[in-house]
Amino acid sequence: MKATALAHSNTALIKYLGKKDEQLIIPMNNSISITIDALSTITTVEFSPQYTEDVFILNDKKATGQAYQRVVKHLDLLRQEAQRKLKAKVVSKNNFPTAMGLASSASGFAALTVAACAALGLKKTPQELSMLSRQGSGSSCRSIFGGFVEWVKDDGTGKSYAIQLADEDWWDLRDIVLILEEKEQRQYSTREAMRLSMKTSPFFAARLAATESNLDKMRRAIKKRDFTLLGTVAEHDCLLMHAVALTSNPWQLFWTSATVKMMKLVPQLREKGLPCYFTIDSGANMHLLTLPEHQESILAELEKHHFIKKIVCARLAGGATIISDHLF
Ligand code: 2P0
Repeated sequence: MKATALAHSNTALIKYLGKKDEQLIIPMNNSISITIDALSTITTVEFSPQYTEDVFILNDKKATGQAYQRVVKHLDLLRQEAQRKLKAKVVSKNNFPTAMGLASSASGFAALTVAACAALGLKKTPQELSMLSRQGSGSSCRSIFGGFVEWVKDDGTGKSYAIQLADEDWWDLRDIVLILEEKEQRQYSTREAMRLSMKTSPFFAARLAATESNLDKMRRAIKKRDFTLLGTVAEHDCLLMHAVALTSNPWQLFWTSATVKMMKLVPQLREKGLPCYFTIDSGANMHLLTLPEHQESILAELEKHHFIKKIVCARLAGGATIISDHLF
């Protein structure tokens, strides 16, 4: 009853913002992401009578508190599916320091779901895995699939899961991940920040109303491989999300001065003939989207700016998979 899975993180082009159901993690709007190889998680799960309690070791450290409780809650859900009561040992490693402030819950919960289901002998389709993973952390349901992915809020029968719009070979997009701050600077957890945004910002409804049209544009951009449309819409939706966060009560600003400097630089790069667009999640770091033929020139420009602490070049990745090398 032991299995290991590899899952990649994803970058939202149309953001997930607000929950219709906080317990089941049903989102207020569909979201679209790309699964990227920059940050991945490998997780080994073993269920055994030898364990008297669940143990979760993340990046060589025994997890406690909220991080531990979220994993136990997810294991409980999967145990219930399998009608088993055995406790588990979970060992998980990110290929990228967690302290860098980049979301790791997406790759983390996708890897945990796939590994634990396999260890429990649960035969699940990717769609079913996506529904289970969603209940651990919303955005993780998109990391079950590779390439271009849409998380459907409700398929018409009340089910919410991700679907693949196009695989990782459809279009060689590049995501240059710019580490601008190496430490988490958040006042609230992503979950709490999202709740505050939805409950208190007068702009939440306006952003939601704009989302259907932006989703349509994004699907069209992917289908036609229209980079200008994809980038313009991703940048706009990112700014809508941050406008909602800024106007919530208490207000939330995720950017630092380095983020703002970088935001101002992006249109200048475009003016120099280097097509690139930014998106930012609930943190200070930035994803710079571009095409392979412009990547080197963009990197040469970025090198001139010493406020950028680290650069990680990502390509599109495949979905979450079982691998044979266990972590213990
Ligand atoms: C996204 N984010 O679409 C958005 C954009 C952050 C900004 O999904 O509460 O960690 O576990 O469902 O998945 C991060 O939220 O939240 C996120 P929960 P999650 O990627």
